[in-house]
Formats: sequence, structure tokens, C-alpha cells
Amino acid sequence: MTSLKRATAGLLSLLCAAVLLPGADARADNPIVQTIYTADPAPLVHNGRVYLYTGHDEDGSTYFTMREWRVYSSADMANWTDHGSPMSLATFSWASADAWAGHVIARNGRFYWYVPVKNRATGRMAIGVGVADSPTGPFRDALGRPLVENGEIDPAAFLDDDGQAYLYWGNPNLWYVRLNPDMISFSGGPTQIPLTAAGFGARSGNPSRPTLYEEAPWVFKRNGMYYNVFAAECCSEFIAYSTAPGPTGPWTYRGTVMPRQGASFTNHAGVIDFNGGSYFFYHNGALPGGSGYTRSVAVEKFSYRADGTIPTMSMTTAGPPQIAPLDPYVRQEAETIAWSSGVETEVSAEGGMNVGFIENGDHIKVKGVAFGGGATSFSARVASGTSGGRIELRLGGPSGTTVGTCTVPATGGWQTWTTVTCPVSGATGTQDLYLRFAGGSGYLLNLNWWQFHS
Ligand code: FUB
Repeated sequence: MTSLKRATAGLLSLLCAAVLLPGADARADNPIVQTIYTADPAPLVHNGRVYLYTGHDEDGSTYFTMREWRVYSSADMANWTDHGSPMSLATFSWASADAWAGHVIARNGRFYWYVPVKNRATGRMAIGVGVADSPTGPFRDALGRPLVENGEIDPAAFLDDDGQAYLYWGNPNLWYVRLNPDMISFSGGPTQIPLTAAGFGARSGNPSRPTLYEEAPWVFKRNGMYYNVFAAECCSEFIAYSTAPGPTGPWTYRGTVMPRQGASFTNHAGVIDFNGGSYFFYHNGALPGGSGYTRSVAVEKFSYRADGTIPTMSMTTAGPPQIAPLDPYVRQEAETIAWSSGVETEVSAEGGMNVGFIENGDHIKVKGVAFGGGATSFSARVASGTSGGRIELRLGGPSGTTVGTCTVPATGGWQTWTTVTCPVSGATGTQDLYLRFAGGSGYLLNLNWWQFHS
């Protein structure tokens, strides 16, 4: 059992001790991921989904101990599907450590993931680029060497309307290069963006860092205005932004997007428009065991003001409203989760990911499930290397009304899969579905996918 799993299980016990107050679990759809610690969100909108690229803080980290990156996706901004880790330090044979904050951009049907890693040969931070044909990878090293290296971090790419792409990065400075159309080379050399008080706000008490700019630039264009949302001051960091009439400036400091909050001394922003709404991604230390080195990615919905300025936002546990209900009558991956307690995910022998390491009392919340006139049965793809357990189908909360119970037998192995089906009654309308797991001690079962039938 990982320390995070122990911590979330501990949180569940506390909730149980509070007799599972109505809504106790429903309060929280932030942070987005509960199965591991995630950091440095980089959202990408592609084909009607939001792909969320993150770093992975190892359990119990006391430094930025990060060895891989992770991908999640959502069509409704409430339920997120875990796509695992399609890129890691091992992808870059020349990298020795520090799988830190990256950014993915799509171009020409490919996906380019710019990441800072430590170059084994020089001992300095360098920017590598992974490339894939799918937003969920697998990603391979596009170059076999760094794209650019000057000891600084936090790359963010931006593709302007005229087809010119840029890569920004830097801590303590702020740099850019003009990327070539192949996205894996650039023209000219790295150029420094002047860090002036007018452009990035004045910092006091640190002569070597006279402006608020710290790290984590996120550059985008909206209604003709260029934005650079960045991590400001340290430590703790807050999120601030500047605007400019062009991609290289001149920048004007605009103020705070998110104040210092949330038990992590860093923060790191990603901003998108999706399905008519605007979303601000960030990280904090909100999960049990959370800290500046065990962080979690979260998201808020917001509206730009009429003049294009960004309002100041606070971290919430509620997260954004769900865009559309989830269809339970098509196969849903078990790792599509609004909130979970106690479970973990792993690579499945059947492809993709499955939920595993499930113990008695663990649960998965799936938000806003449209049962309509009523479900009559439930099927689940399951495996168990022990003697199995039960999947209780509950509505409204982990101790809500039970509308069905599926018994999972021993299957002879954790990746030896079978499909079980059980009757369902009373599941109508749109409800939050809780898959609650029950059985004896130890790990009970693995779950790959599920589907209701009407
Ligand atoms: O996650 C490692 C580093 O912490 C990132 O590169 C920075 O942006 C900060 O979030």
C-alpha cells in the first residue's frame, strides 16, 4: 500500500467516523486526481476533450522527486480518465533526473511534449521534446538530445495564428525561441524577454530578482491579446499575469490570478477555453499527506472580464460544474473517476489502465450519471488474484442507496479477466454513482471497465 493510499484510506475512516455526513464526499471534485500526487498541470483541448498533462510527485517526496509524466482526459470537466504514464525519464536516454513541468502542443496531427530534465552529461537542466501520434502517446524522444539547454526550466509552447510557434521557458530569466514548423528545431538563438517592473511587477527585498516573475510561463492569445500567466515570487508563489500586443511583448503586468493558497510553496498554471467556458488549472497540497513536494492538480472555471482581464480566483474543493452527464449505457473505463478513495490505477494487460489495489470500503465516485428511465443490469470486467469481493452500486454517496451488488469471484490472477453481471433496480434519473468495494481483508479485485444495461 502506498503512503498516499494509506492517507486517503485514513481520510475515509475519518469520514466514516463522522457517519458519512450527506455530501461529505460530494464536496470534493478537486483535486482532480486522488490516486497519486500530481503537479504542474498543462491542459490541451483536442477533439472535444481536455487532455491534462501533469508531473508525478513520488509518495513521500522531500524534494521535487519526479520520474515520469502522466496524462488524464475529460469531456465533462468532472470525470477524468487516467491514461497512465506515456513518457518518463527513460524516454530520454540523455536525462538523469527531474521530470519537471512540461507542456504539450498539437501540430500537423502530432503532439509535442516539451519537458525540463537534467542532462546527465552536463548536470544542467535542459529542455527535451517528446513526440507522439496520439494525445495519450506513447511519446518518443524526437531528437535524442536536448532541444535547448541553458540550465533553466518550465517550457511552454505557443502557436500563433500566423503559423509561427514559440517556446518560452525560464527560472530565473524568461527566454523564448522561434520554433520551426517541424516543432523540434528553432531559428535564431534563445532570446531573453526583459524582466522589467512594468512588464512583470516589482519584487522587493531581492535585488537579484527585481520582478515578480519566478517561473512557469503559460503563453496564449485570446481576442487579439497575448497573455503570459506565470508563477510569481517565491516562496510561496502566487499566480500572476501580464499581457502584450504581440507574442514577444512588450509585456504589461496585470496582477494576481490566484493568491498564495493551498499548502504548496509552488504553484503552476495552465489556462484553456473549452466548450464555451474558461478554465484555470493549478496545483496545491490538498490531498492527505500533501505538501510542496506532494502536490495535486486542481481546476476552477472562470469568466474573463469584458476588457479581457482575468479575475482573481481562489482554490476550491468543488471544482467546475459538469458540462454534460455521463452515459452509463456505453462501456466506461473504471479509471474514469470524479473522486476516489483508497484505490490506485495500473497498466492493464487488456490495454489502457485498470483500477486495482482495491480494499474493503474503498470507493470510486462517477459524477452525474444519466440513468434515464432506469437500468436493469450492470456488467463489469473484473479480475481477482485472491478470493474476490463485491461491487456495491450506490447512489448519492458511498453509503447511499444500494441499487445493485455484483459478486466478483476469484479469477486466478490480477490480470486474468472475466465479465460479471448483476441485476439493478432503482437507478433512474441523473445521479452520482458510487462503486463501493466490499469483502474481506487485503486486496479484493481489479476493475477494468463497467456498463449498465437498460
Ligand atoms: O515540479 C517541479 C517544479 O516545481 C516545476 O518545474 C516548477 O514550475 C515548480 O512547480
